[in-house]
Amino acid sequence: MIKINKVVLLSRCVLVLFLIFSLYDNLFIVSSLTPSDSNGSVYLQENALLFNETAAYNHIESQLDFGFRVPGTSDHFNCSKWINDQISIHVDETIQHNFTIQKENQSSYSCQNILGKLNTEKDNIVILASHWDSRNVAEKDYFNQSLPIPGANDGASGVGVLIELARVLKLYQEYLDCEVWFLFLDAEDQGYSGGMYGLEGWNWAEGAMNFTENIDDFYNSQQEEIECFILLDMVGGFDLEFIQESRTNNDLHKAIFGLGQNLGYSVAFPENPKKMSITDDHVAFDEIGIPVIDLTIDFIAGNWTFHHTHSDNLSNIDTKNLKITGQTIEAFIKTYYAEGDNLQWNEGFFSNTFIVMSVIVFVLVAVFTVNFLRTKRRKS
Ligand code: 1BN
Ligand code: ZN
Repeated sequence: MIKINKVVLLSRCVLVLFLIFSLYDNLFIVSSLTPSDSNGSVYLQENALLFNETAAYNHIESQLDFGFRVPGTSDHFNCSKWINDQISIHVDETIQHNFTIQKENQSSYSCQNILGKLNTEKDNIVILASHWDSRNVAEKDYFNQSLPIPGANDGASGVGVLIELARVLKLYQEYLDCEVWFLFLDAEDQGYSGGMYGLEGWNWAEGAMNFTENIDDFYNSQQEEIECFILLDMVGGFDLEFIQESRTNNDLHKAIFGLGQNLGYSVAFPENPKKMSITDDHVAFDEIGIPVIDLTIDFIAGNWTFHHTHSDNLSNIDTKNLKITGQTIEAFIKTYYAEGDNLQWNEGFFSNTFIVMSVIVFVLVAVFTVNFLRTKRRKS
């Protein structure tokens, strides 16, 4: 009789403690993400979000002013110099990763990934990335399919958001508990689609593959760790609705989509996003074991229908969606990488709740066993 009571008591204790800790975890995370002022605008702890969508839009315009950013052209070369100059304003160090691509019986193309590093004294690295080249053909257009596209959304939008994010995160540098890489990847958009190559024989995401093949040249893998890779690709069209790409890390997805929703952007970051598999720059980083997310849209059946057409131009960019993307990534960094704050997007295999619960269960079982043995000895 006594034995049964103790077992019941023990399991009830465990259950109550489990509920308390689960609630504590959820309340703690939600409350730290959703403070709002009397006008209802969302603030992240005391830090207002500073991302300026007009600046991001202007960066898109500047890139398009260079012309088509197709590898091998002077417009491409000039734009690479501009990206270098822009990112260098905000970061501690800028590195040019020059590489060449040569396919069978063809001339060699000079390409360049551009890496801006902010807060280099930290050993944990977050990569924010976008491709900066634009496609050499418009295979999905009805006209002039063999001519290059402006790539306002497909290419320039991600770059514009990243340069503005660099400005904003530089202002936050003294509170930043990670190193941020702003990575501008070349040669993403020249692969094969609709019966046409961008450049003959090229694969998608050649720049990302070249970068990951040589990634040890860019950091000290003995001492530093790359915690995640966040790709922005086509983030500036109207009706923005991000998909959940199949390689996306689940914790990273929950953290970023959760923040987007808390900021009021549930259309762009839906509760039940479309699930798709897309070949993009994140694939190369996933292949070397880095948790990735591809923030991109359904460019096959979604509402933004200008993918790989001449209409991927400034008139089909929606500045509001640059803000939605930029603010959400700013919020992600300020939430999970603020100095002195131990919020983690990646709970890993053992969550805090799991560890605390295990210790409690262990202690209770030990007490119960000792008690049980003592009672037994006294009886005998
Ligand atoms: C994604 C965005 N891609 C190019 N720009 C890769 C891709 C395009 C993959 C078409 C499959 C089809
Ligand atoms: Zn593309």
